[in-house]
Amino acid sequence: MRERLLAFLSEKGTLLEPAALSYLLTKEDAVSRLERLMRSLPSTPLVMSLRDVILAEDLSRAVARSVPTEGLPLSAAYAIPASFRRKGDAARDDGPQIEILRDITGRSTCEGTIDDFTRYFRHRFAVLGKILRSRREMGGAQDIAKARRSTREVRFIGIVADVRTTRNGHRILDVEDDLDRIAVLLPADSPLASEPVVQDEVLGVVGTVNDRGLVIAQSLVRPDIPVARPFPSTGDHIRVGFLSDIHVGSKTFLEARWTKMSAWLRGDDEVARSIRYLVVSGDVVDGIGVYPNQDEELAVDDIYAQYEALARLFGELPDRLSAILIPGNHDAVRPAEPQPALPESIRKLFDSNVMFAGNPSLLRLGGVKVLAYHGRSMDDLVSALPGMSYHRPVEVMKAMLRMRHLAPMYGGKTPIAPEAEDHLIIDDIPDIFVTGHVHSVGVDRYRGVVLVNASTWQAQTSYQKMRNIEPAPARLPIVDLATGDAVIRPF
Ligand code: D5M
Ligand code: FE
Ligand code: ZN
Repeated sequence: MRERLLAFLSEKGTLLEPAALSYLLTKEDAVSRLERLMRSLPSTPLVMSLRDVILAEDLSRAVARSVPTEGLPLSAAYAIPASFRRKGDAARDDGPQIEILRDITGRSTCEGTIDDFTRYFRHRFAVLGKILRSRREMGGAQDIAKARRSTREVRFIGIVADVRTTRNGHRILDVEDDLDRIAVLLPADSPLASEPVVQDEVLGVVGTVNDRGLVIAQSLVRPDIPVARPFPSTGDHIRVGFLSDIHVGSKTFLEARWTKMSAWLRGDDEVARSIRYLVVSGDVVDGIGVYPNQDEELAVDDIYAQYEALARLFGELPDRLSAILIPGNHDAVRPAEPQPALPESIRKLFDSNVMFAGNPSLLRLGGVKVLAYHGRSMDDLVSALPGMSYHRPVEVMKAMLRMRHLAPMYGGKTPIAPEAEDHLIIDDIPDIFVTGHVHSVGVDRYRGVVLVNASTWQAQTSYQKMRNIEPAPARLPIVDLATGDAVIRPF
């Protein structure tokens, strides 16, 4: 296979970086796959990296589903596809319609006591348990204490307190409800053994109890989005642009590419003119003291000066745009999630067409519900879930939707404040779900929900270089609020 692949490459005059070559060689149909991928690209790059290959796979899949996606790092000859542009007729101008349906700002009550933690998990269990109980597969679910004594098939709902693998390749979950705890075996010879499960998620178990009180699982049930939902039809082809991780104040902020994007938004491109909203998913500035020796990488070492510089950049955007900013882990609010909106001392630096909400928040933009979350929990999920990668943030987002939780794992890298209610539950199902944080980019759909990971305006940092994290900066995902169709415009 290796020889055939190399022969094909030399025929096409293209080289593959070693990582891309080894990735393709794990596929049975490496040559035909590469051929298909190259056909989906606007032009053939001289050297293809692993990222190119993965982005090209995303692109050919998106095209197959007729969700137009563009914006590979490879092509100078870039064009927004006609199918997206065609609908660029000037939208009616009713002025901006932005509502914040839900966020934590001004409603934080927790002090981090033991009582707070108990209350927080009770709430998580109650809300997700209710969603699970409405699933057909969970009909007749019992408490664990009752299920334990049953000799027939049992169904129960619980929080995963522990996940471990035995020497024989079985996996064992400890599952807890309000009153009891039971061990659940995912047998090594069943497909369940490879099912991704993370600590602290709430799930349903169907199985039988053996004579030693161990549950042998037949299936696991996730809260999930039960059925594919239609995108709400708003009629007008008003569009929303998604920004994230601008990191103003960092030496690696990509000012020239931002300026290109800003000029495009001010120009007369019909797609640009139809963009009325910008959703900004956090890390809007680089901040101060976020990681050790950060000062060596800062161009602006005063937090207010960083937000002032950002406010100037937003001031140069056209007046028709309304922006809504949520914070990320580099911003000047508490790091524990849910994070409140930026404080008044910072808000007042911005023009009135910039609004502020917490992280996460559920917004309504011209009739379309948008769930915006910075995405820090992706660090925990990428390391805990097999097959997940920073290159494919939309896959991690699908896992969050299946678990109906933005940060299911407690006690990892994502600090979570144990509020009276668990604000990280995905309770209301959004039409669009957007994250940032991983400095990657992607658009997709999951059961009708449009998924967006919103790139970054920061080049690779020395930390990312050390960890081999390759960012995909300066790309603007754009979603049509009438159809949910998405494109990615690179700058
Ligand atoms: O994170 C940008 C990206 O870099 C994101 O994928 C996480 C990764 N990152 C950055 N700093 C760290 C540390 N200290 N540990 C693990 N991963 C990290 P950003 O939020 O912009 O710093
Ligand atoms: Fe960031
Ligand atoms: Zn971040």
